[in-house]
Amino acid sequence: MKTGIIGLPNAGKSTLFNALTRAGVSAEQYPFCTIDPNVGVVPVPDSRLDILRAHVETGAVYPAILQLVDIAGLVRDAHKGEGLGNKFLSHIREVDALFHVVRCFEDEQVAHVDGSMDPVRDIETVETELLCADLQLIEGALEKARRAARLPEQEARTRLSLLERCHALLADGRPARLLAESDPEHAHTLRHLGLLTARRMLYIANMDEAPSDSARFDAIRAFAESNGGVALPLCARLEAELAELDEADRTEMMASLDLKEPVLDRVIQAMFDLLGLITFFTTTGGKEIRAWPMAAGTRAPQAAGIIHTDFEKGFIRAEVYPVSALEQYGSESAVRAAGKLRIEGKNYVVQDGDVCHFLFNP
Ligand SMILES: Nc1nc2c(ncn2[C@@H]2O[C@H](COP(=O)(O)OP(=O)(O)OP(=O)(O)O)[C@@H](O)[C@H]2O)c(=O)[nH]1
Ligand SMILES: [Mg+2]
Repeated sequence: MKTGIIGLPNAGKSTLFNALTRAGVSAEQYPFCTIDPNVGVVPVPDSRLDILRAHVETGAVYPAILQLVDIAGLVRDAHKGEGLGNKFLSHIREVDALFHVVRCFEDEQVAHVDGSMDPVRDIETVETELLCADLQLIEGALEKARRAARLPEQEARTRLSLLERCHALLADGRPARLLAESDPEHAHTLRHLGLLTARRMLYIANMDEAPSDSARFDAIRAFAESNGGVALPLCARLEAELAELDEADRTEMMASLDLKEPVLDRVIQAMFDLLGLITFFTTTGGKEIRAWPMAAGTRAPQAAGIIHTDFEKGFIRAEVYPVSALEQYGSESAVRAAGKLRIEGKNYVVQDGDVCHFLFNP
């Protein structure tokens, strides 16, 4: 999984990036690192991995991984090459989702590009750039599609009609994600084109440590909801400070601030909700336990295919039990002995928290 962090200059993107990537480093068993100063890799926290580790003999535990890209602030006219311009935009064409950091904190020491605080205006500035970049992209794609549609293939005409609808939507100032959401086929085509506004968007409201009211966040949430996104409030500076503390101090400070969950957990949960993801697990003969995030509603053969394409091609059946059964029975063999290991076929829809053993014809 990969996400890009976008927003205006000084919105707090790098501060959040640091808070999220350092939070991951404390998990001692994982070899996490920052690939380059702007790309970080963090483990996806999941308490079910602790349950698995406690009850299943294993050499290693591999959580799911989130790759975060911290992108330089987007300025007006980036799509025309201002600031880092197109370089910036090409950075984020391959991500699964975007985190859009929106400044809501007051601080006279930190300049605002537009001289004043207005979260919805700021969002619109950034999204206008994304829309303009997408319009340029789709105009190029439309030209090609028009030529192709002269041929008799129905497929080419279907594509042209989708691109035309997408162009009309973008020209109206609306994100391509609204069209992608209506149909998974559309989603695939539009994402494949590299449309930025086809990405799911998590709006992160970067709040004061103790915000005096929620008006700014409410405005962001309303905007998010009308544009197919989700909004999450946090204070990046505070979270970055927490990430620097050792475990005991962090726990104490979080309690004193009435913060129940670490920032990484909150952000990941919001992202899973936004992308409609669930997690299943695999355990292999004393060697490893692994978490696999995937879209909810995926059937067993396609879930197996995430691990290896051969598993999908040769899929025979899956042996499945929920992680919770381990807590009840104590071990995989006890789960099996209690008859709680289910045999599922190719139509089985894998559930969040399933442990799956796939059987396949090699
Ligand atoms: N008061 C306050 N300051 C913050 C907060 N988050 C970030 N800052 C400060 O705002 C300034 C800019 O933060 P960065 O995280 O570097 O902003 P950025 O979005 O990465 O900026 P660019 O990379 O220039 O686009 C720094 O001085 C931060 O310490 C916050 O929640 N509260
Ligand atoms: Mg930065």
